[in-house]
Amino acid sequence: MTRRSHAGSDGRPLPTRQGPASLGTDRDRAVPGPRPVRIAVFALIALLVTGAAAGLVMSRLQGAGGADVTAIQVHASMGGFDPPALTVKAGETIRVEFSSMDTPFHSDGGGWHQFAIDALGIDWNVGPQSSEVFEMTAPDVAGSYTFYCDVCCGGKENPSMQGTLTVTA
Ligand SMILES: [Cu+2]
Repeated sequence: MTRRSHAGSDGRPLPTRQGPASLGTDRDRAVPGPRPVRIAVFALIALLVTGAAAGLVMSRLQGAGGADVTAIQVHASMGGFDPPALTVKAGETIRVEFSSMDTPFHSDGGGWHQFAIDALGIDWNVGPQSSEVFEMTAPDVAGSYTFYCDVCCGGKENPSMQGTLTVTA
């Protein structure tokens, strides 16, 4: 404000004043106005970068494919169960992420797999190339149970589509 009126009043050295003076007034005016805006923009960028970094770390922690790290991973394919044996403590409740690794183009079962234990009333089914987290509570007594898949490659008679759940005391 004062600069502008000055420039207007003594406008004698026009060539030297106009260039730098107008630049100066621009910068002077920029100080009270845009500075908070600039800080806000900087803060916003910092926040976004921090958020993106945190998101990246979180997704890394979750593992590839977004697998549930708190669940026991059981994969089923035409080749069988991986792993083919599970061990749980009697009375323990476990979470199992059961995944089918096969595509829907399998003529036998269409990529679906099953995890069934008749004696425990367990009958889990997953579609092609998908997974689901199931929960089971082991029986209170130690023992050994066969789990099987009956929706593909010969059904439960196929020895590769079977596994063993061991319940320890
Ligand atoms: Cu199967």
